Amino acid sequence: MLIPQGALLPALQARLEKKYDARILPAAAQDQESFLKAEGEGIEALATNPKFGARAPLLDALPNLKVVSSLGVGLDGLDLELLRKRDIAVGYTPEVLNDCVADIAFALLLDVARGITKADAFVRRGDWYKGGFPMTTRVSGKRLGIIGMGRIGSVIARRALGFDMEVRYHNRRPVEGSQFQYASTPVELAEWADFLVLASAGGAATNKLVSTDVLNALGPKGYLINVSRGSVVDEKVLIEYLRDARIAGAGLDVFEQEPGVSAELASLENVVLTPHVASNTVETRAAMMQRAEDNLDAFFAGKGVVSSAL
Ligand code: 8YV
Repeated sequence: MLIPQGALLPALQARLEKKYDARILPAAAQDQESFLKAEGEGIEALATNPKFGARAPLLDALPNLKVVSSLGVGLDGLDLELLRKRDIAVGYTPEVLNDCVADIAFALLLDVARGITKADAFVRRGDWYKGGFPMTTRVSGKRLGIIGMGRIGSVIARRALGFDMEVRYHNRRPVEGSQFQYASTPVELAEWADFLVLASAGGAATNKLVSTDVLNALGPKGYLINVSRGSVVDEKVLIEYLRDARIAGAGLDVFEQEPGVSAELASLENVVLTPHVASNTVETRAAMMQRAEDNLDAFFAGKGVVSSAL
């Protein structure tokens, strides 16, 4: 089994190393090449994560690969077409992270609208002695637009009902039986919404889906929340819109170049930034690790991966 250095959480890596004949792929590109020349043919399984993924050059160096297990739900780092063509099984960890990702979507939404992070700093600085904190924006009862009404989007919608929010969504196609109204384009949804939450998959189909037209439609009173992938937003354009107050604010857990966040974005007052932590709770990470391990165990027991991405 091949494990790229740093791709798994240490606890999972330790468990897999104990159970399987595991090799750690070195991080440096020049070391990888010689490593793969020596070891590539013997590798049957790859344990990876959405960011490191499983793409063509690596897959080409693993001619006998039978199974990939990815620690996460995002598939944008996996070359699914090639994996399918080579009949390689692909396991991932859907469902178990829905709740925590939805929670962070709401945490970002509440923070950017109500100013929690700013209010905390205000209290700590002793500014309260000088006067009250400025008024913020109401969340309850407002309009929430969700781009990507999949497993995570549906849980975000459920959370929103608890805040008496009206929910509409945009998806590649309407979700059959959904209680929520469908918007046929992201622009139509953004025009209607007070808060626009991105919960879609990353990858080519959603690349820079949110740019000038969607942000214009969201407008100076609208907020953008992103818990999907940085690639879904044209970040350069978003920064301009935030800087010029052409949208009200943004809550972002994901970025174009992680872990790099542009200094300009980080200098803006109307954003709340978190370092891709939506699924990062003890409970959810334990469940994700279990599923990633179960996928491998089930595959090698001849039962096929538990959660197949194909
Ligand atoms: C994790 C994620 O940060 O599941 C995903 O697609 O982006 C996150 O849950 C990551 O996968 C951890 O490996």
